[in-house]
Amino acid sequence: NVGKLFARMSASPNKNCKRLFTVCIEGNIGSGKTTFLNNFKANDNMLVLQEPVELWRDVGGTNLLEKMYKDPVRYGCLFQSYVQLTMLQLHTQKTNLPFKVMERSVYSARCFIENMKRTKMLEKVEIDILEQWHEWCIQRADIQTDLIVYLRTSPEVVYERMRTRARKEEDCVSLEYLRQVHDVHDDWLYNRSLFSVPAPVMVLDANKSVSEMMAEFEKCRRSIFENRD
Ligand code: TTP
Ligand code: MG
Repeated sequence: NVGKLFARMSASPNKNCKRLFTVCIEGNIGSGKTTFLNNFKANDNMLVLQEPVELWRDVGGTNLLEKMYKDPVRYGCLFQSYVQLTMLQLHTQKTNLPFKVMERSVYSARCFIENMKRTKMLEKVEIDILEQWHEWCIQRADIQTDLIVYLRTSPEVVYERMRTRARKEEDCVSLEYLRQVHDVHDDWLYNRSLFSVPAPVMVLDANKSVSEMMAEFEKCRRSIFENRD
């Protein structure tokens, strides 16, 4: 419950010595995470970490995202293992600022592993190893998260956005695939019937237009600040 969490934060005995407050922005491919996150850049007390996808497109000159979409059976496991590493690097990036806002997380990378499991894209041993890595990360690594913002969309809407955005690697991504990725996110953050949820979840209707989303963003920003200070 978001309210309870904020109550705990503001009950901190030393107001000048609060620990970092981390927010992860989650949602399907094309749900608007980068656009939403961009709005936070106006706040100079926030470290904004976005577009981890850029790291996956250039691994020492290799476009691993492209290889994964072209040959998921060969590259799916390698890709997911690199996603996990880069997400860990973002989680553990140090800052003296009081807030950190991230696009995605180690937690949501699990959604894609889950989907590869459901669709039997990878071998069982590959899934086993990715899941063991994931478990280790959430139990042992310093990836504490205070709030998840779930940009909830319909697969049809994100399909249109993805086509309009036309990221070249995503040429082959079907509506069916976006439905699968949506279902895993929804099972995790909305139905809460999948793996554990690490922080309170704020669900926003992200089918709205960019201008309508500004109001949602303002609500989100205000509640983060007001409830912490
Ligand atoms: P997203 O991480 O969803 O980023 P995005 O920029 O598409 O989202 P938004 O429009 O909301 O800003 O996906 C980036 C690409 O990486 C996408 O093609 C899906 C792929 N991907 C995986 O295949 N596995 C993963 O674990 C993750 C996190 C992404
Ligand atoms: Mg993005």
